[in-house]
Amino acid sequence: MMEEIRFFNPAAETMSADELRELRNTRLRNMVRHVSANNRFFAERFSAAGVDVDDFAGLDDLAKLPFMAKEDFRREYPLGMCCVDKADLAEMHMSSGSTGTPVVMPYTAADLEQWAECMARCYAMAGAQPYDICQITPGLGLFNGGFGCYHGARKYGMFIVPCGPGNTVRQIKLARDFGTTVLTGVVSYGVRIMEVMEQEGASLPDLRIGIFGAETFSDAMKERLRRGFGIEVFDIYGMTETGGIGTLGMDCRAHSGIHVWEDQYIVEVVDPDTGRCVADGEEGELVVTSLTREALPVIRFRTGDLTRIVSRERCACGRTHLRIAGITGRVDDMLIIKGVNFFPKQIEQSLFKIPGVLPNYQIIIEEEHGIRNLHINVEAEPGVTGYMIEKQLKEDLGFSPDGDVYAPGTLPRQEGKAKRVFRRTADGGLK
Ligand code: DLL
Repeated sequence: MMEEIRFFNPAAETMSADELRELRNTRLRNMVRHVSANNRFFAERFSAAGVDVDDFAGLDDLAKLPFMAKEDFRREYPLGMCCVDKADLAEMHMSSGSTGTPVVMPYTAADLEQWAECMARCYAMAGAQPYDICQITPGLGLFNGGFGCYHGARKYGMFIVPCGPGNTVRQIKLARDFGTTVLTGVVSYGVRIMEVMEQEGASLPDLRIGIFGAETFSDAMKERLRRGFGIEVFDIYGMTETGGIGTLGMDCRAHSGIHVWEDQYIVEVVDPDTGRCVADGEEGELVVTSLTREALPVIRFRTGDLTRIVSRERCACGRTHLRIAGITGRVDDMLIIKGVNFFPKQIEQSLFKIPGVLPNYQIIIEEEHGIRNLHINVEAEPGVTGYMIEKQLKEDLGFSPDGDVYAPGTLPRQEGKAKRVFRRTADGGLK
């Protein structure tokens, strides 16, 4: 029997802490020189922060570097922060986010290789093998999700079924006809496939591995996907600004945190208000520095995502790269209702404790005479009542939003990332 592959790049993934530190130190020094020599945005930012690039020591000087934020990408649209000649670009991806102003990420051929390497490591980490059949359901277009899965699967040598999202009945038929074993997707699209499978009475007996991300991903949701498909579920992380899906890593089969590819990126967790690093284990905003990208490497990029460092020790899987917790939410996602602070993920976790509640819900913020209230719409099987929702949330969050139960399949669905949080407008609509 062929030996199972567990690492795509064992030397890099299991490197000792000392080796890793030395490599990161050298790469960081080179990166600071690269961006300041090739783009005025970085040169000006460093000089304004008093950073002498020639004197920059590496990891010990990391905190001297100024932060970057999403606004910088928007202000410098389309290629203002690009550090290579346009002639050297090979591809681009873009996210528009909720404000509609695009964030553009250009790639050189080497950047595409780097992305493919990160994704190939994720596939191997999930237990996929080059003979596997990989169905890609995130959009293959400006969104980075589909192409990232594609570049990585090519590098790893799998047979690719490049569906993109939508046409779910055909999606399931293709998965059955071609014997899909690895399914990749945005979390809510995974849920959609599961729902349609149930309606159609279909099953996917060959499917073993589900790789999902891009959205709030509670443990309860992971459990639903695990049970619904009968597969092992992985939480994959990445974003347009760091080079896309999988660039920041994924959980391994020990499922004890997301391994960040530390030879490729430096992550820090900072207090969102002060920008100072918090202790390991404490929650804060993730800040990312690219160590190997060419076209547009981020330097101390404030991701807006909240997480904590789970462990820097070697994992049971053998990888030495540190682990962060699954993303709790975004700094600007926190809701404050009646003096209680919480994240949408906590509502999801609480709702799923009620048997019969289905994974499609809306969190609606209503404001009347300056008082904020919360309303939850959720799909559920017959027998689940609004009172049950109110009671469960009261128990978990300490206050009672109004709850309305909808029949399965009746709340609206989106093709890309699901919108979960809405505001009630003056005319009673949702925004
Ligand atoms: O969502 C990349 C991706 C695609 C990741 C498919 C996983 C699967 P963006 O559209 O730029 O890129 O959005 C990035 O999505 O800052 C997080 O807030 C959120 N996000 C991404 N992965 C996760 C995850 C893609 N596993 C933004 N859990 C990030 C929670 C996630 N949130």
